[in-house]
Amino acid sequence: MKLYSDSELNAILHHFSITDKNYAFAPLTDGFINDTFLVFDDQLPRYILQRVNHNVFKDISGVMNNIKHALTYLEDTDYSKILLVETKNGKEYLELQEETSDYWRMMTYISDSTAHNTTTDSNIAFEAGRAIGKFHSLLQGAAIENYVDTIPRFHDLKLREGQFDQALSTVGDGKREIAKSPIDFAKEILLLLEKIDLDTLPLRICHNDTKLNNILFSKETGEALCLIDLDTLMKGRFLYDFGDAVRTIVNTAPEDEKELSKITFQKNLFESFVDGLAVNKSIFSTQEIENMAWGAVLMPFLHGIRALTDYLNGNIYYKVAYENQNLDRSLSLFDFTQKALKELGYMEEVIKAKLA
Ligand code: GN1
Ligand code: MG
Repeated sequence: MKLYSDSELNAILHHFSITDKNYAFAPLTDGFINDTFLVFDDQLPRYILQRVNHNVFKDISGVMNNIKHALTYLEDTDYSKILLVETKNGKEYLELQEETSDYWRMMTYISDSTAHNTTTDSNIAFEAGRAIGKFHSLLQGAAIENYVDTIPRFHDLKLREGQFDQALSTVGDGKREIAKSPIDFAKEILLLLEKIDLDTLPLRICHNDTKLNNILFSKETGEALCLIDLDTLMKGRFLYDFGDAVRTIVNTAPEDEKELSKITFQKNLFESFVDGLAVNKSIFSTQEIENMAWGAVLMPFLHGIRALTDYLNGNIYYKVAYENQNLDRSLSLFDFTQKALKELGYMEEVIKAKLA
């Protein structure tokens, strides 16, 4: 991540419609794509400032259109509202013309909130399920045609397979040998997952990145407050959001865990998560309930093959903290894929019992 001085960041804030003064900043380093800063006023966190990665999000105005539209629905007594801070020109984002265009946006920070990268607490798993169900129930009424496909085919297995094949066709023998086992695994699972028929499932406005640390919790009550990181909000199938949540809640290890024995499928966390979804169970169709468990296999696999592809390509998409992080992520995500696949029948039963 590029380093910014406080005065550079204050110069950016100057373009937004907030009081002009000197703010302090803390970088948030968990994301793989954007550069994110917490903005402090009198030592209190007040805003989130982000530089949007234009390489990944080619259509920034589409991204901001989707967020702005969805935010009008995402508010209730048990769902905290996030506000976008406009620029002084009344726009949702700032475009700075430097050597290349640089895009920045700001939103309010929800006070006394926190996020968890992983959990062993079944109450957190329940609350996460409740918040995701609530998010979908609030967006039920949203008009799908108003949303732009900002990353076309984001969770499309065929697209990811093509990118993987392309990377394999150009990679050197050294890397191909190092990554032999995840490459073989990917080929095997691709054949299996091809059979899932997503076309019969309803299209919804999905979050498309519902990992646990994209859910805010109240520090005081432990309740889930809302979902954050709405960049990938676009049309999708509910099982994408289901799968991303399961892969990060039911597995108590981080997604780049190197010791595969630490990667777990915790049934108590899975059941609590589905109990949380059940609070809003009226939104789910029969086909969604019948196919949902596959999401918990598909999503870790999709992220795994994307990470593996990026490793083969030389880390051109994700920000990496060290050279082989993408390889480690693929191994860990594939390990969870395998563990989830073993529990497919169990997941189907739990989902049916709690959501049907
Ligand atoms: C990326 O940067 P972050 O963590 O919000 C990625 C997601 C992955 C995630 C972690 C646009 O999101 O799909 O779930 O890394 N976002 C994009 O694997 O590619
Ligand atoms: Mg994201």
